Amino acid sequence: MCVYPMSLYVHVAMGLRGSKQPEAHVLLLGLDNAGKSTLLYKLKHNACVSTVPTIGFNVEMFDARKNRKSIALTVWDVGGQGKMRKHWTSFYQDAAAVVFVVDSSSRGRLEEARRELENTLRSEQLRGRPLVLLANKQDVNGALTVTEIKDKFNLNKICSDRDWFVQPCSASTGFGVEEAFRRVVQMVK
Ligand code: G3D
Ligand code: MG
Repeated sequence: MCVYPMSLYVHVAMGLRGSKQPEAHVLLLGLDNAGKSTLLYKLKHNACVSTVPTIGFNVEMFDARKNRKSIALTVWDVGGQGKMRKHWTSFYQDAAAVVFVVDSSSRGRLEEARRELENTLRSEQLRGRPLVLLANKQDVNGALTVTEIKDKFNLNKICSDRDWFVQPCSASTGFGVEEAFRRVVQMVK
């Protein structure tokens, strides 16, 4: 198990950058196998890397433009296995936005995903933070549609106090991935 104290996270982030450029931290959450790490590396390297279940976290930095200014996004991909989920809260402080990745092809785990998202959004530290829900694995035949996911997750109700958006995507093919990133950039305050 590799869960590091918060101070190390801060040093990692500062060590990677250390400039005065505005920064925002984005949390990539979701159940194990949802496609979080595949998505992170597709975004970073436009490559489909083979992943292993994330024990601990992966972190990458991205330069983006928002209102003609540059902004540095630090994206934290936190392991989604059951025993890792209790550590998600260690990442909530300073998170400017939550990206919650759902495996749209896994109908059997949808309720588990919904429950974890609801728990996450209940956190005081994440109050009012925007949510981008990624309906991933749209390349799989029979994947749930955005409308089905919105309904099953009751997003209108659980996101009544925050901006939110559901983006269909495939981390494997790249479909919708850049658009998702643009949405996140638009939505961070
Ligand atoms: P996680 O980081 O959320 O735990 P991973 O998930 O990124 O490790 O991905 C888990 C598995 O789902 C991987 O397959 C990965 O290739 C696959 N996957 C991720 N995104 C997509 C997608 O959009 N479409 C499809 N079809 N598969 C996807 P393996 O076989 O390596 O376990
Ligand atoms: Mg992972």
